[in-house]
Amino acid sequence: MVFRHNSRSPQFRTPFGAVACNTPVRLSCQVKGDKSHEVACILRLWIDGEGETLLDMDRDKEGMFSTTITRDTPAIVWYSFIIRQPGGQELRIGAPQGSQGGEGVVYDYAEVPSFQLTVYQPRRHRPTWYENGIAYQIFPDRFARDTAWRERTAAECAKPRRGSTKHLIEDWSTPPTYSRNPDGSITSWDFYGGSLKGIEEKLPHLSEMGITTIYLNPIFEAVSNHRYDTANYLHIDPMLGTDEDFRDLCQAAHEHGIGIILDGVFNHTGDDSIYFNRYENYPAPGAWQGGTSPWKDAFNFNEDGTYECWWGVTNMPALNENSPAVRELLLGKDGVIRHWLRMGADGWRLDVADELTDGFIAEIKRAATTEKPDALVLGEVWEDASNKISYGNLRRYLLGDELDAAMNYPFRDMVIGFLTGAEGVDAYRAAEMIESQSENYPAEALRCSLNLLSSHDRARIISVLGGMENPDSIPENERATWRLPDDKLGLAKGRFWLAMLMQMTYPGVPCVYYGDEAGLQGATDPGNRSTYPWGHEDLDFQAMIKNAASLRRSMPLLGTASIEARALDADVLMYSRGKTQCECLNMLVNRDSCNTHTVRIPFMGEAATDLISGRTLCADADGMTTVTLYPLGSAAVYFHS
Ligand code: ARE
Repeated sequence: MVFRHNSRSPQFRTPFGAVACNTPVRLSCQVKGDKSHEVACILRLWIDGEGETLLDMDRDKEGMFSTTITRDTPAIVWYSFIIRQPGGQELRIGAPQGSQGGEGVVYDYAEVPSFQLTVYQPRRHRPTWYENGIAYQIFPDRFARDTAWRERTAAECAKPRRGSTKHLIEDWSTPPTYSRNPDGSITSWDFYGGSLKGIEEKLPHLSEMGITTIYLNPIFEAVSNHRYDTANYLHIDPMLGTDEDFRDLCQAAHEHGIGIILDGVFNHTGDDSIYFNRYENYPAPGAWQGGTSPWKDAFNFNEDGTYECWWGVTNMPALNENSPAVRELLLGKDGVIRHWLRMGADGWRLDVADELTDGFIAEIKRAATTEKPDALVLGEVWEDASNKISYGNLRRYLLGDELDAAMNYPFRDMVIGFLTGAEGVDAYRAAEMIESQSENYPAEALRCSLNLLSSHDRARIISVLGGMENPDSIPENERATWRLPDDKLGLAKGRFWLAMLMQMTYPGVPCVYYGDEAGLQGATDPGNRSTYPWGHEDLDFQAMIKNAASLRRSMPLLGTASIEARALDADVLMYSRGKTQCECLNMLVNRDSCNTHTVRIPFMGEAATDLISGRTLCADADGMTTVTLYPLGSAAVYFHS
């Protein structure tokens, strides 16, 4: 007998993908063969916190068993099928191993991988200013100085401080390194003096590239140069500028049609913060002193005097979400989240969203939208954010009342895997990765995903595309000077263009990491945090970004349309955006750097143009069209009426 379910085929599941609450979803399973009429089919549902439900399915004459389910509250619904055969033997139809969707697999045991059905509550408020745009990430100390940078930076470095010290780097082009104490702690934090005014002065540069959102790494007072160890959430780091500089930056950005997202590091503070005050740099007592400190319960201390911290990093003590003082500080009317939105910010990126509880994230979202209904709340999640399990809990990030979307690291993995072949990824696997994201994510969340290629936590994309392997294994102080050999730079450029095209034509918001447009290379921290090479840019990269960005801007459907992907062979990936009769964009990417691939794809609509070469394509007699892709070639075939 033959048993089938394919979660991506309308024959077996309608509608496709994630659905809003109260949408009826029809699930079907086909049983064919001699004794198929003697078989019973049961739909097994499993919902986190609710457990198992078994539903008998009705069979039609063709041997299709179907049933319709409708849910009025959001949940991740896991489902599989139980087939009872005449002799009493049971089989299961579940998802392929390691996947949550696609063509089902028949298993002869009970604990099988389930298919995922995401049922979400459409959000009441959407960050429409951010959707359809292009983002740019800035590591503030390293992007741009202003005229008063030296005075300001030097003054901060000279302040007497117990614990860590700060050190000014005069020469902007010095590659960043760390010097460490024997216990691994940083001897002194290096600062280059990038500032908010510096960013403001460069807004025209961003605007020209088509940027509409800036994502700023932390900007509040802190000891380190990355500032993830916040010392005071209500105070801009004096090295970066003043409150007024922040307001000016937001205002000027808005005048350029650019919104600002801040990094919200709410899981932990620095140990040298006004809240913890481990080194007694602040006169008022912090949690470390205990006693009368208002922050006494803001952190969790153990009996032996140690305290909870982020990933064992002791200079980042973890905040206690349940402490009334912490809740007021972050969520209150004049709390951090609302304060900075009032000052001009447009949204937050939540650092380590995994470590914040679902309830807390929902409260953050509520505080943000109370202040600004269209505020964006984006989470730092590295995996598929629709079915992430952290600390044994299935997270509800994208179900409607928490995140608008997540940083899209799976997108980065897909692009790098496909273009370089890393992790054995080929076009088939890349297509599967795309399909799976498109199936699992609510369309409105995918639309807000921050699609990145480089970040302050990952090696620079140019180095990776040119063949850098294991960036973390490169000695720390060689990470910023690491360069591709000349013969690999050409390959990196060829692949970079493809990566840009993919980034700019994928659903969600493309995000350029500062300096990628200038050709910066480097491994992980501190190699990914070099200064922007003003005056020494490799302009090829900027041209590629601008061209790909203008393709995106000229095609509104790229912001809104759904995506469908498939492999044409192991090296050629194709995905379609907006498959309708009137218009559709088909992206074709050939990752093969040696061979030309000639492929045939269905001709849709009435006319077709390749937007990259400008060529017109014609339909063959059999309704197909032929596309020639040179080594590392691409086509953006636009079908229209
Ligand atoms: C630095 C070094 C590290 C070193 C560490 C401890 O870069 O190599 O291990 O020191 O000595 C900030 C700074 C970092 C700094 C860190 C600690 O930017 O430079 O590290 O503070 O002082 C995981 C987390 C994810 C986190 C990444 C880095 O899940 O939340 O690790 N990212 C955020 C920020 C960081 C920031 C912090 C958190 C802390 O974006 O910049 O670090 O506030 C997999 C896993 C992920 C994992 C990822 C990377 O894919 O799925 O969970 O992310 O790998 O390891």
